[in-house]
Amino acid sequence: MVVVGVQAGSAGAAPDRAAGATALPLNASQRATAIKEAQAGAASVAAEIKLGGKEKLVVRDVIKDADGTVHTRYERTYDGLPVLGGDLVTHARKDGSLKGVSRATDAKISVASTTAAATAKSGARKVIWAATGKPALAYENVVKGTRADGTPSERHVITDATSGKELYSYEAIDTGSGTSQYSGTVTLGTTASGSGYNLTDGGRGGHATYDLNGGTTGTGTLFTDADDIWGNGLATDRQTAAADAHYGAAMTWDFYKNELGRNGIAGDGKAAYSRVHYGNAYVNAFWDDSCFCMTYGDGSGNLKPLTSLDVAGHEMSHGLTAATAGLKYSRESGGLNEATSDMFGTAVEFYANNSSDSGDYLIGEKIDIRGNGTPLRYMDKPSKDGASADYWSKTVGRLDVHYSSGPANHFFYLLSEGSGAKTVNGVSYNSPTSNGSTVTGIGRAKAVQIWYKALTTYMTSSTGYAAARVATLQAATDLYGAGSAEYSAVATAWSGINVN
Ligand SMILES: [Ca+2]
Ligand SMILES: [Ca+2]
Ligand SMILES: [Zn+2]
Repeated sequence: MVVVGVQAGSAGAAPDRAAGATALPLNASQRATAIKEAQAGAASVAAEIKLGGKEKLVVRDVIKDADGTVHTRYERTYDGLPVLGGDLVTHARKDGSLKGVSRATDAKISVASTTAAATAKSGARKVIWAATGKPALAYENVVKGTRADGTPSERHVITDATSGKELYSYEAIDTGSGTSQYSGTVTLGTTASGSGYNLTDGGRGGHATYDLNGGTTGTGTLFTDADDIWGNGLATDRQTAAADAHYGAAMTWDFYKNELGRNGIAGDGKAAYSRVHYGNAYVNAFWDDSCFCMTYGDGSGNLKPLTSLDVAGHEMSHGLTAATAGLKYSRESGGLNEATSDMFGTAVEFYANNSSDSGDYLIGEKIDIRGNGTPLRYMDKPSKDGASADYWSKTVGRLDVHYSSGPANHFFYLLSEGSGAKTVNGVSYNSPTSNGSTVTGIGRAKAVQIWYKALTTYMTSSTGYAAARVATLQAATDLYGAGSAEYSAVATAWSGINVN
């Protein structure tokens, strides 16, 4: 646990420094005030960082470190139009002077005209597309539908508003994978109502869990119970999946709060909600940012709900990424988005310290989605899944995001546990490096802090592998110092996956 202002362990430079660069937890009203104040000063910041006259900054988040450093995340507009891929973060010292800027793009935003020549699809919005290529006037069209396996789809298609040509497209609804009901007997946050109880966790922002009962839309029915004892460990009891989902949401909330100093998924103290029993024999789980909600299928034969701890933590961490770096869900940034969810899903599993599902560097080891007992993904050597990359290469961004996440997951494992053979909680790992080097781990807790700080203060929507290396080294410098063992370990771990 990181407690701001309290020096942990023995006296020394490292703990002081870590405490100084640690984000202060802000409650909802402090955060709202900080955002309002930053917005009032946004025009002068825009001038200071030399944006064009047609550009304005819109504050999305403010993070204040204990040492007074303030990281302000902005979206940009151009002539009143949203600039997609124009996000940036300013880093200001305690005295207000500018220390640096992390930008999603270095391109100058300028288009000949904001009057479109091409015809828009109905419902499309006019934007400036700055995420790839030369910034251009564009339309963003959102196509909603359903994929073959029943997963909802929300495809964003960007077309050039002058030529009508497609510039880019991406899928906004993330899908992951799941687990069965294996967290044993757990304590659930519930609310008394009438003569019984419902599954609303008042201690964690009011996170509620609903029964979709085979439906695929809406919120279904809030779970209620007469005696506040939920489920029986078997999938045949409708409450069992609800207990797992509700517990997963609680552990994720607690991990964010106690390990990251974060107040909920979006940092604003507001709860998401969970929906279980989605569709029929649906073998997936997904986070949807538009409802700010988490949904689980019942798995093969409706007997293996995808409600394990690592899956819950993984999916909800997509909400965290969306609220912070906003890593685009495609190519290298998409792989880093997926890897972030694997890292934090794993961290949630370790945090819960539940003997029925002890912490490991495997993803979805409880699901048996493959039917042969093997996990979905391996962080020590991602290629063990038969599809993920172990190391970065120029072509890694062409892989599906669940496989281009491999090198970053591998980086996280190396940074946490080091290279070579090791057994953790009874699970054996053997992590190689691309250059044959030996990496000495700094422990998962520090690896999590470094990744979280990089994600929330230095990464932007366009961050790829090379920029992730820079961002994490910067985070390690802030937290532990430029000459620290932690900084060296970050560098060595990246080199071990061929990001130099
Ligand atoms: Ca486990
Ligand atoms: Ca796991
Ligand atoms: Zn995912």
